[in-house]
Amino acid sequence: MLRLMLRIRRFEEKLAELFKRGKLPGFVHLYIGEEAVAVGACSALREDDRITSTHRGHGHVIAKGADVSRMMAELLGKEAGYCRGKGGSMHTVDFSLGIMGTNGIVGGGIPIAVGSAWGDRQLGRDTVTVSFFGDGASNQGVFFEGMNLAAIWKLPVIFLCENNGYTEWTPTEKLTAGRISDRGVPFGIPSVQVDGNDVISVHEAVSEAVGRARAGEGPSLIEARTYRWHGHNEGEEAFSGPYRPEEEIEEWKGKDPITTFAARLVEQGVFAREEIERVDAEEKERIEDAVRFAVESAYPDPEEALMHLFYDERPRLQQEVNR
Ligand SMILES: Cc1ncc(C[n+]2csc(CCOP(=O)(O)OP(=O)(O)O)c2C)c(N)n1
Repeated sequence: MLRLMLRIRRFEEKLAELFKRGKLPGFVHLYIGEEAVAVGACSALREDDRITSTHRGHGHVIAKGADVSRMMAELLGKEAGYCRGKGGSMHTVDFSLGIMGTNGIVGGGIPIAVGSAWGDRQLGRDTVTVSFFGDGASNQGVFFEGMNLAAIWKLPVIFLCENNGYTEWTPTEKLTAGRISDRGVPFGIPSVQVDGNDVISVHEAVSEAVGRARAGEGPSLIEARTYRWHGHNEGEEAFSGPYRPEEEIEEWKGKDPITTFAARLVEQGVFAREEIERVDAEEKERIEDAVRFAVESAYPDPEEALMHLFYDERPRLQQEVNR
C-alpha cells in the first residue's frame, strides 16, 4: 500500500514538473494528497474487479495496476500509451486490468459502473465495480439515477465519493446540501463516511462493501473525506486567483496520508525508516524510467488519427454468452 501511494505521489510530482516546463500537452488534474482513497479501495479488489474513474484519475488507475511507463507515454501523446497517445490524462483505459477509463465528464463514470455491474450480474460473474467520483459529481442527476437502479436491482457496485472539499474553485459547502454519505439512505443503500487520508479505514470500508456486493446484497456508498494539495488543474493560478486559505492547505498537509501511514508502520515495527526510504527511491527511479520510455517512444502516425477510437468487446462477450 505504501509503495503504491508513493508511486502515485512521485508520478504526479513529475507531471507537475513536466507541466511547468511546458512538456506536457493538455490539462492535468493532480491527485496529490488523496492517494489513500485509491490505494485503500483498490487493495480491497481482485484483478478482475473493475473501476470507473474521473478527470483526477491517475491515482485510481495506478492503484488498479496500470503501468506508469505506458501512462506517461499516454500523457505525452505517444503511441506506446494506453490509448496509443490519443486519449491522454482523461482517457486512460485498460479493460484487462478492469480499468473502465478515466473520464472528463463529471459524474460520467457512475452510469458506466452501474452498467458494468448489471452486465456482470447478467453474465453470472461475481465481480464488483467501484465508481470513484468527486463531491461535485454527487450533485449530478446520474448519481441519483445510478443509486436508484443499483438499489432496486441489488447490483454489485460501490459508489465511492472523494470529498476533497472543493468543486473546481468553489468550497463544497457552498454547492452541496447535507452530508453526501446520507444521500444513499433514502435508497436503502448502506452508507458511511470515512477518513479518506487513512488508507486502512478506506480499505476496511471498501472490503465490507465488496463482501456485501459479492454476496448479492447490492450497492454501498462510501464518502471519503480528503483534500487535494494542488490546484483544480495545473496552471490554474493563471485564471483562478487565490481561493483557499494557506492555513487550510498547511493543516491538510499535516495530515499527509503517506507520511502518517509510514510513521505508523515504523512505530509498529513493521518497517524500518531506511526500508521506506529505499522503497521511495525505487519508486522515484521507476518514474524516471517511465519518463525516459515515454520521451523515447514514437508519436502515433497522423495517418491513423481516426483509427482505434472505439473498443469492440463484442466477439469476446459473445464467446462468454455462448459458454
Ligand atoms: C458534466 C460536466 N460538467 C462540468 C464539467 C467541468 N468540470 C470539470 S472538473 C469539475 C469539478 C468536479 O468537482 P468534483 O466532482 O468535486 O471533483 P474534484 O475536481 O474535486 O476531484 C467541473 C465542474 C465537466 N467536466 N463535466
